[in-house]
Amino acid sequence: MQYLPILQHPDSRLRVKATTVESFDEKLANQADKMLATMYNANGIGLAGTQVDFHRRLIVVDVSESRDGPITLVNPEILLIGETVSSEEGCLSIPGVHDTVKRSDRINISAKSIDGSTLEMEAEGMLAICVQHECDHLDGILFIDHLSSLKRKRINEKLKRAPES
Ligand code: K1U
Ligand code: ZN
Repeated sequence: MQYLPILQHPDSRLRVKATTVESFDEKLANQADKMLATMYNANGIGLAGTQVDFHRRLIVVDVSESRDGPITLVNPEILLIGETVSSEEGCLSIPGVHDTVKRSDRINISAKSIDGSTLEMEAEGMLAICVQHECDHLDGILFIDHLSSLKRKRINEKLKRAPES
């Protein structure tokens, strides 16, 4: 399996808003397989199409410890139903940067499976956080956008000085 290159901040393609998937074909299934392989290879718990220069609304997630619980969501929509919690996030498109982000600890997800069937699920904890992070990517939003402008400025300055350190 060939891994997909992951776009790195500040690449402007990370700011593109992904469009709705209309065709549930073999090409889409292959793209999801490649994204899962790329996510596992990078030791990530999620990956959005946007991060691999695929600007359709497709995300993959696996928050299981055993790394055998892949979830593929097409055209995901989320409804925040939980309490706001602060948790540490990282991003495969911003290596070496971690910070605390406030998000809902419980969400309802409406999406399509890779075969186009309807999928409804409730998620909590790390899965809920990760799906929100990935859905942000589909809208061109990075987790650092949720930080104060001062923190973001410091992160961007650090990345300019020594990317990936
Ligand atoms: O979308 C991505 O860039 C993947 C990202 C997902 C994510 C991590 C943490 C919180 C929300 C979403 C990663 O997988 S970063 C690497 C990672 O495995 C990780 C980092 C911090 C906490 C847990 C996992
Ligand atoms: Zn990310």
